[in-house]
Amino acid sequence: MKLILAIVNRDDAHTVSRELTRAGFHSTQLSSTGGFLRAGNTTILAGVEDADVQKAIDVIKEHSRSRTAIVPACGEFAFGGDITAITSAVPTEVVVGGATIFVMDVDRFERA
Ligand code: 2BA
Repeated sequence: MKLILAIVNRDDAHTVSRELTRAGFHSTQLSSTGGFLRAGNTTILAGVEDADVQKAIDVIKEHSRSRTAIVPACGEFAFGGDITAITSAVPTEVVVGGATIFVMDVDRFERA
């Protein structure tokens, strides 16, 4: 068995979970926050049989759209030894998602 951990945009989370359920997968949604944008996203956990991993990933990918976000460009500069963060007035565009997916081995799975 594998554990799929997928970080998806909050706006896609409901659809991704619904479609995983429709395809016969069990999943759990956790509210999460990206370390870079500090914006809310959703982490979906799904325990799946090895043979079904690709099928679950296909469902997640199909329903996760990529989006662009505008962030202030930030650089660090040294003045006389002190490091100072300076935020530029020129914003930078980053592409977020569709989904960031990790697949991990599961040593043991039990439902009590
Ligand atoms: P955030 O950390 O908020 O990152 C949002 C987007 O900002 C990223 O999209 C990427 O395009 C950009 N970005 C992130 N860190 C950056 C950096 N140090 N320099 C420049 N640009 C950067 P995605 O790569 O699609 O990631 C979407 C979300 O997935 C991330 O939100 C984070 O919550 C998660 N994630 C991505 N890679 C991860 C990893 N290696 N480990 C854990 N979580 C990850």
